[in-house]
Amino acid sequence: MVLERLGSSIRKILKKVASASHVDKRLLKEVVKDIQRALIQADVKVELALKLTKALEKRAIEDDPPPGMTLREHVIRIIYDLMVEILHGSKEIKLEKQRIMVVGLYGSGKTTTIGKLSRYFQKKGLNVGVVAGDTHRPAAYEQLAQVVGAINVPIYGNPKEKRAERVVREGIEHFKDFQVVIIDTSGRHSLELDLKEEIERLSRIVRPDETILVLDATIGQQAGPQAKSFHEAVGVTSVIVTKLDGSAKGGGALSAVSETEAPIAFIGTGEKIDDFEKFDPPRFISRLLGMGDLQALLERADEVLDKEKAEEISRRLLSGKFTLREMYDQMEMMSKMGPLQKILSFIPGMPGKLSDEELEEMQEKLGGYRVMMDSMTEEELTNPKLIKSSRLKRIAKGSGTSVDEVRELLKQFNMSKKTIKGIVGNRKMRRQLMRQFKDQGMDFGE
Ligand SMILES: Nc1nc2c(ncn2[C@@H]2O[C@H](COP(=O)(O)OP(=O)(O)O)[C@@H](O)[C@H]2O)c(=O)[nH]1
Ligand SMILES: [Mg+2]
Repeated sequence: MVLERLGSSIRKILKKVASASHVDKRLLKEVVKDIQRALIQADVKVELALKLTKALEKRAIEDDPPPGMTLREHVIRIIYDLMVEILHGSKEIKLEKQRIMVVGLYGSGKTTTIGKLSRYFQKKGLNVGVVAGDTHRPAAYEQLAQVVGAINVPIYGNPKEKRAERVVREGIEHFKDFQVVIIDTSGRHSLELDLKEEIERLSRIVRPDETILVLDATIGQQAGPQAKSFHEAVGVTSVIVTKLDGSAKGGGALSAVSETEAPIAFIGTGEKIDDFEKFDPPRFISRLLGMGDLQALLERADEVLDKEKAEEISRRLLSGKFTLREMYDQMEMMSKMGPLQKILSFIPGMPGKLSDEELEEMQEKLGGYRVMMDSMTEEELTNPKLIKSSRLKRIAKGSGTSVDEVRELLKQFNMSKKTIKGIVGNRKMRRQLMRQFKDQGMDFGE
C-alpha cells in the first residue's frame, strides 16, 4: 500500500488517542510530537510539518468539540483533516477539447503516465493523440509508440528529428481535429538551463490548457525545489505523483505540491497502464489510515470506557459512598444510550430503559446539574447537607439559576441517596446487586 509507513505510524497515534483513558493536554502534546516525528520521517518538509502540527495543537486545545462529539473523536477528526490538508486539495482534469503538456525530470514517469492519461480520456469517450516531443533520448519515440500503441492511440513523431519545437508544431497541426492532444517532453537529471529553455519554448508553441508536472514519489524532499522550479519555468497547472506504490517517503512528493499552486490530479501506483487513479485526498487518507477500522476502534474504546466507568460507579455505590458526584455520574451513564444501559437499569430510581423523551429530559437536567455543581465547592459536593440559605443563594447566583432549581437538585439527591442506602445497607439486597453486576461481566477484583 502507498505510504505504508506514514499510514501505520499515524494509525498508531490515532489508536493511542482512541484508547487513552483521558484525553488531556498532556496527551495532546505527546500526540502532536508523535505526528511531527511521523511526518518528518515520511519526508514531509520540516517547516510544513511544524506548521501543521502547530495548527493541530491549537485547534485540539482551543476548539470545543462540536455537539455530540467527544473530545477523543474531535482530536481524531482534527488529525484526519490535517492529513488531508497536507495533500493540498485535488483537481479534476476536465473532459473537453484541450492540449496537455507533460513535463518532469528524466525517469519521473512522463511517458508511462501519458499512456495512463490517454487511456483515461479514451475510456471517457474522447479521442486522443500524443506527440513525441522528447527528441533528446534516442529511444523515446519507440517507447511512447509502444505505450500508446497498446491502446490504439495515435502518435505523431519523428525519431530522426532533433528539434523538439519542430516535432511539436507539426504534431499539434496533425492532431488539430482531435479532442485531446498530449505532448511528451524531454527530461534531464535536474532542471538544467537547456531543459528549462526548451520547455519554455515548447510551452509558447503549445499554449497548453494544462501543464502537468510528473513527480516521482521516491525522490522525497527533493520534490519541493523541483516542483518550484518547474512551476517558475512553465506555470504548472496540475501534478501527477508517480510510483506511490513503492515509496515509503511519498510524503515528500505529496507535500511538495504546496510549492506550486497546482493540486494533484492523479497518482500512479504501478507500471501498468491501469495503475492509475484520480486523486481524492479524503479517500486517500481514509484508506491510508484505515478509517473503517478506526471507526470500529473508537466505538470499542467508548464501550470499554463506559464499562470501566460503570464498574467504578458500581463499586462506589456498593461502598456506600454517595455524593452529588456519584449521582451525577450515575445519571450521566444512564443518559448515554449504549450497550451498558441495561447494566445500570436496576439502579434505584432509574427507569429500566429510557425513551427518547426521557433521555432528552435527563440530558437537559444533567446540563443544569453540571452548571450548578460547577458553582459548588469541593466540600459542598461531597457533603451537600452543608448547602443551606446563604450557600444556596451563592450557588444559584454563580450558576445563573434560581434557588428553587438548586433545591430541586438537592431534593433529587436526597431521594437517590435514601434508596441507595436502603439497598446497600440491606445484606440480602446488596448480595443480589453484586451478583447482577457480576452477571453483567463486571470485574470487582475480588
Ligand atoms: N512502480 C511504478 N513504476 C512507474 C510508475 N510510473 C512509471 N514507472 C516506471 O518508471 C520508469 C520511468 O518511466 P518513464 O515513463 O520512462 O519516465 P520518463 O523518463 O519521465 O518518461 C519506468 O520503468 C516506468 O515503468 C508508477 O506509478 N509505479
Ligand atoms: Mg519519457
